[in-house]
Order: sequence, then structure tokens, then C-alpha cells
Amino acid sequence: MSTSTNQRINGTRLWSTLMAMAEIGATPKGGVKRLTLTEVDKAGRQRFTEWCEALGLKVRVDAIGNMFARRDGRDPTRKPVLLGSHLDSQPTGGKFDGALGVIAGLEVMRTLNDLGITTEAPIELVNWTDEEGSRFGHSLMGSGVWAGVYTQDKVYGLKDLDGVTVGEALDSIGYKGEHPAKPFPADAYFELHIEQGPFLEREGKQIGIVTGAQAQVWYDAVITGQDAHAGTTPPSTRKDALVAAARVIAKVDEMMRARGDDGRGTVGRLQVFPNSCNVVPGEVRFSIEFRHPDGAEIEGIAKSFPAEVKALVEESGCSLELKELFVIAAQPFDKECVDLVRQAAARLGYPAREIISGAGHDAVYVARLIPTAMIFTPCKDGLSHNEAESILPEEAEVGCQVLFEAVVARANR
Ligand code: HGY
Ligand code: MN
Ligand code: MN
Ligand code: MN
Repeated sequence: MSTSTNQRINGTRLWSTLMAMAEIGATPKGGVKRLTLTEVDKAGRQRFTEWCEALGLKVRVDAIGNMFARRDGRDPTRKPVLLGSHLDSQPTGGKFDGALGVIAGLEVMRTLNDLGITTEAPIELVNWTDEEGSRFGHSLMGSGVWAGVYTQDKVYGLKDLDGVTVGEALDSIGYKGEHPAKPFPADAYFELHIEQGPFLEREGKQIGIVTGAQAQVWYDAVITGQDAHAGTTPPSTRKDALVAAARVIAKVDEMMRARGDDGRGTVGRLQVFPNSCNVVPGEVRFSIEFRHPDGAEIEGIAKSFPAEVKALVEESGCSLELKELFVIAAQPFDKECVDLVRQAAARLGYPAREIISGAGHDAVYVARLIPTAMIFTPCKDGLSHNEAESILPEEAEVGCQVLFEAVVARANR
């Protein structure tokens, strides 16, 4: 039984639930701060659990805090179709990055209940732990452990800037679940997400048929120079770690621009020590990340960048420790699942276009194990990882309707 287009999700309910989630960690500038594994994240998780259990979904939590809310199907031997995203946010995040995919998944479950539909295969709604990576420095953490990219022990030991480990944080909010954080048999995964870029809005498209995601490499850098008196230390004897870092930052920007419109190079986090006005900084710790749709570009950077940047830092009389945190290969999504998204958008008459994701998503790691596809909706001015992130209620509704059609078609095939 495939879904006919008269089975409509409830856009008003979807929007009010999105706004209810946005109240958890709401910031004065209209965004959210739901940093992973904090009390605010816990509040979002608890609200999510209440909503799922009110629908009769069975919620389980794995050892890394990933949450799975299961709706049984007619045939218990069928592998579940997964859908979802993440509820954690950036420190100055928007209301919709991640939350749209989780709350739209909830709306799919609510609509199936309203219509009294039991799909052939079970369906599981997922809230992945720490997609953003902004607290512990590893993005796609929960899906990465589930997909076997990271070991649970390695992730438990990751520390935030206050020295709190992931393991401690999971314990502190009571979300170190008893289920093993590893893959279980699943049929497919669908993730609805805002595009976080300008192309759908610019071209007047309502749906992005996401065919894959670009490659990335992330580094942690520590430059060591020498603390010195700002007034008495002449240029010839300075070992200024911040000047050396500035040269590295300029090089990252130059490497990005050398790759044209597809180039991406960012230093997003930087700490200066001792961070005192009249001390030449002796140490700087910062993040570096590069991305590109062509995996070979990232492989090239990963090969050549460490030696080039080491020489640059040494010219400033400082030393560099550069730690490659991870490389994410360019990830194509599953053709059959992508076609389900394409057919749903066409059936519903929504203008759509194929697109490669510039952002990383949990779907990137999940796609390594099971057939996966993503659905994008436009967002205003392509802005995200910014409190001003915004979408229209009808954009959320259109994305959710396509998600509903694709998931139900897959679960009933
Ligand atoms: O960085 C990313 O792409 C993700 O949105 N955290
Ligand atoms: Mn996201
Ligand atoms: Mn994000
Ligand atoms: Mn993301």
C-alpha cells in the first residue's frame, strides 16, 4: 500500500511542536542554546520522550545517549525504517538545525496514528547525540559511534573546554543508556534538515533532493611561543603565538579562496593564553576545518597542509602541534532512497532540485551502513549556525510531507 497524497500531515501541529522545542534553551536573540549533554539538552530529551510515549512509541537509549522511539509494524520480521536528526545545537544556534528533522519525524508518527495506519515495517524515530561537535570537538558523535566510526571508549574520554568528559556528561544527565551503541539491522534512514545554505531559496525550490554530502577534515592546533612583557620585548626576540596563528588563519583563508566557490576553510574556535593585554601570547589553541565536494581535494589538503603550516609557524619562532581529528569522505546517498524523495516531491508537485550537502549530518555516517537519503528545505538567506536562522511554517510542512511519503513508501514496499 503506498500513501496517496490525500494523507496530509498536520502543519499547524508540526509548527507548534517546533516552537515548543525552541523554548527549551531559547536565547534572547531568537535562537537556541541546547549544547549537547547539558541540563538544557536533558530537558529537550525529556520533552521528546514525553511526546513519543504519548503516541505509544517505545523509547530506548543507547550507551552514547542516542534515542530511538519505535513504532511497531505489521511484520515484526521486517527491519525498521529509521528517520530523525539531532536536538543538540550550536551555542548560538537556530531553532531548526536538527530539531526540524526530529519534530517532523514525530509529526510523521502522529499522522500515522491519526490515520490508523500500521506500516508493514516498523519505524524508528532517532535523536542522535552531539551532531554539532561544538562542545567536545567531534561532530556527528552519536551517529559516529552507532556506525562504528568512533569507538565508545574513545568518545567517552573526549573532553570539553572545562575538562568534563563525554562519559561524565552522559552520567550527569542520566543518558548513558544500557543499550549497546552499535549498529542494529535497519532497512533505511531518512533525514529532513534545513539546507543551511542559499541555493534552494535563491532558485525558488521547496525541496532539496540530497544526493550526498561533501568531504571534510578537522584539526586541533596548538601553537607554542613564549609569554613575554609587551613593553620590553623587541620584535627580534618575540615568540608571539598569536601572530603565528594569524598567519595560519590567513593561509586557511587563502587555501579556501584558491578553490573557488566550492572552497571551505574555517577557524571557528580560538583560545589565547594568558589572554592578558600586556603579555605577548605564549600559547594559542584553535580549530581548523576544510570541506570540499571533491574528496580528492580534502585528501590533498590532509597530505600537504600539516608540513606547510608547521614551516609557517616555525618562521615565527614558534612550534606547532597539529592533531588531525577526523576526515569524513564525500558520502553519496542511496539511489533508491533518493528516488523515493524525488518521486514524493514530484507527486506532491513541489519544485525540487538535486543538491550536495555542504554541512555534515548524521546521515553521512549512517549512510556508511544502511541505505540513506536526506530531504532539504530552504532557510531564510541560507543562514544557519546563527540565532537568526528561520524558515516558514509552510516550508516545514512541505518538508515533513515529503518525509512522510518517502518513509511510508519505504516501510510498505
Ligand atoms: O558542521 C556541520 O556541518 C554540522 O552542521 N555540525
Ligand atoms: Mn544539523
Ligand atoms: Mn549544525
Ligand atoms: Mn549538521
